[in-house]
Amino acid sequence: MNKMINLSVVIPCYNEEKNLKTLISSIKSILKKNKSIQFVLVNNGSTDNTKNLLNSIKNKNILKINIKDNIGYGHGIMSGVRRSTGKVIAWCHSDLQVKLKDVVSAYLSNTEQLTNNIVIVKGKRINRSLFDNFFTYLMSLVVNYLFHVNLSDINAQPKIFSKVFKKDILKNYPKDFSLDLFFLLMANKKNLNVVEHPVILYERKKGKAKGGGTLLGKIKLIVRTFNFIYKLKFNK
Ligand SMILES: Nc1nc2c(ncn2[C@@H]2O[C@H](COP(=O)(O)OP(=O)(O)OP(=O)(O)O)[C@@H](O)[C@H]2O)c(=O)[nH]1
Ligand SMILES: [Mg+2]
Repeated sequence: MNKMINLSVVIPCYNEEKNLKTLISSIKSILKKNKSIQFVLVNNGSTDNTKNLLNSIKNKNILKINIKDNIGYGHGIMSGVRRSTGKVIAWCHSDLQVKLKDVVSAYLSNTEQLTNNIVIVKGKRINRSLFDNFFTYLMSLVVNYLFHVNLSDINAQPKIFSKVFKKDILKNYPKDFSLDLFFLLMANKKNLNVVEHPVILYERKKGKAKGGGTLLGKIKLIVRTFNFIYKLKFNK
């Protein structure tokens, strides 16, 4: 593994066999231009062919991690974050809805402040429907009221941060989808500024949506988020 890694990009993959070919070719085209980036691909207990497809990749800038049984989204991401060696670390979904080149440009626009642990960078999804934006706004409103913070578009990808902040989030992180909220609350607690980088959110073209894109997904997301908020506020 290359020693001078400036940016590690963790990509958790859960049953994404249909998206991996495109994902890997975009990783390779980024690596052709930039050898100081590391990609950490996590097979998060997939039951399809994701594991074998990841195993077949041989590249010194691609680290592969295999989790046998799926425990949750947060667990998959943080297993990759733990093993990342970059000065700055990012995570981003593997469903190709956010382009990896946007992750790299979000990093390049804020390299110094990220490396010095002054800011965290998060995506801000542009071009979403009015309904999706309204739902996200309501979720943020409740979170902001309960935690006295000022967050927006909590689940937008990517999330980017320094290796110093990595140590803070490695303690007591949630193993499920609340990881993105936890991350932003921790950044607030550590007085890090939040830089929002605009990203285009593309439609999922292949594979099954498992997240907040559908109505059922949104309801599940609300239940999970409130569960997490309840634990955080009342079960300390
Ligand atoms: N659901 C789920 N996704 C995981 C897990 N681990 C990694 N992922 C990845 O996290 C991303 C979740 O994205 P999606 O399931 O598409 O959800 P979403 O982007 O919130 O919403 P839609 O795509 O619009 O439904 C995918 O790239 C998954 O492969 C996991 O344990 N559960
Ligand atoms: Mg998605």
